[in-house]
Amino acid sequence: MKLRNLGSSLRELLSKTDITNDDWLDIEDLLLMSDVGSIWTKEIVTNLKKTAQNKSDLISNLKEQLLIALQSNQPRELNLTGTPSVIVMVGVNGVGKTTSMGKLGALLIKQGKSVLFGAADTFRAAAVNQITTWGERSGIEVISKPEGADPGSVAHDAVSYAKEKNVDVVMLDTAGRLHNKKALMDELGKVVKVASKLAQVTEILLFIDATVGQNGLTQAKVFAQAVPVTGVVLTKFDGTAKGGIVISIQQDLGIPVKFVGVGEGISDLMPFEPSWFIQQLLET
Ligand SMILES: Nc1nc2c(ncn2[C@@H]2O[C@H](COP(=O)(O)OP(=O)(O)OP(=O)(O)O)[C@@H](O)[C@H]2O)c(=O)[nH]1
Ligand SMILES: [Mg+2]
Repeated sequence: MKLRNLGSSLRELLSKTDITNDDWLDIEDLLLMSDVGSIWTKEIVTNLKKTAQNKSDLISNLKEQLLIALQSNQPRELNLTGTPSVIVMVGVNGVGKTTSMGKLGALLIKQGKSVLFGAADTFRAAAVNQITTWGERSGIEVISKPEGADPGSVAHDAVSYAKEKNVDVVMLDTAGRLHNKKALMDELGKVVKVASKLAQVTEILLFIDATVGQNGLTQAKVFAQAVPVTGVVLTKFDGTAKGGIVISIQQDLGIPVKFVGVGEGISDLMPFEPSWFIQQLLET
């Protein structure tokens, strides 16, 4: 079975008039492959089997169940109540933090906010260039320090400058880090602490690559232990039917998905909308 045909395979199986035991196993496999997780997959399949007995529409039933699984009592809108509001980007290497910060900055500018970028990824010199390029696209100023500088001091300078200039939102990029590297996770805690002393850190966004699979849940757990994560951004959801991991993250950790990345362009970041997400999951 091809992963890229996941949604269409599911729809095909669920449209059959006689679903065999083998078909049910395939349905289960497909849900597992989309990273819905074993607990939800079992529950969903049990429910689907009941629905099948009543000869009701299985595809609608699956959509309804996924919608329930994705419910969150936390707001998906960004909390921008600080003066300034500080938003910190966190996540493992290469998930799309810097790119998404560029996109999100552009979105906030469009909404009439003033934005400042803090390049608290001091690990690579290229990270500053990358965020500067994104800043230029939307006219956003960047506070940075030379490679190897303390990320906490960048956070300090950026937030202080934002306060001085009455900027609405400070966005802090951080270096990608593996969640099992304790010293690096502690460093993240420090960046948040420094910023919190000066202003309100209203959002800590955790970036999860849609293609990462079940490891996304492990990443979320460890990052959420290190810093109070307020939202998840699911990146690289373009061209994959995986991404079901956000269901487990929301259910297990109570962290809402706030945005979804669907490409490399400046407008390829959208507020997370559960019914759209499910549609995509089943269309691919
Ligand atoms: N297709 C696609 N590519 C994306 C998306 N978001 C980011 N990328 C690409 O993923 C790659 C890594 O993105 P970065 O923003 O540099 O990732 P990062 O998390 O900042 O990486 P580090 O700072 O090295 O940890 C780049 O080539 C981006 O263009 C997305 O939603 N879809
Ligand atoms: Mg980066």
